[in-house]
Amino acid sequence: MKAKILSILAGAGLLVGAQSASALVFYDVDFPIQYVAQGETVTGSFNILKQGYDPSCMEIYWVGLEFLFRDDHDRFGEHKEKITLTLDSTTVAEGQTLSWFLGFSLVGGIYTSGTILADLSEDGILNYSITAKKGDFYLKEAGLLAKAREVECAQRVPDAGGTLAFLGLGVAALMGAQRRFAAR
Ligand SMILES: [Ca+2]
Ligand SMILES: [Ca+2]
Repeated sequence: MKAKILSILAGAGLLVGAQSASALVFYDVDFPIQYVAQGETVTGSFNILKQGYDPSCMEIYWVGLEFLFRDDHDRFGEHKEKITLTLDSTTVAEGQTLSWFLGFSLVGGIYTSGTILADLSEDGILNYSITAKKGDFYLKEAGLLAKAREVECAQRVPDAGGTLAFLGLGVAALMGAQRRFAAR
């Protein structure tokens, strides 16, 4: 199923990003297989840093997300499960009804702009939170596929030359103050 979900994501990615030959591709797939009772929240985290994503020298321009749910086999007429899905700072599905097909439900989307992209791009991590607003189910898989491009690396540390010059000025000022003090 891991291979299947990735091939779905990769296929979608090829359709959207076929024009960019030098895309850097990262993915993270979790298999929580966790029962979520009504009112409960399950959380997890996608992390592409471990695959080599570097937030200071890369930027994400495409994200595909898939959340796979499994039915807990309620009796007929009880299939009214609703979820709320939050990704870092963005609520993407508020009270969305799960539609079951052969006992499974797939929720997800593809993003090429917006806060989800920015939240993943800035630190390589995207936290997800799924709440069972109504009914109960299993969260079976959570998958992310991201495409990045290299950008000019951001300067994170002030350069040594500038720091030394500043330090030198400070010392010179202190020395001048001391001389004036001593001259009195
Ligand atoms: Ca983040
Ligand atoms: Ca249920």
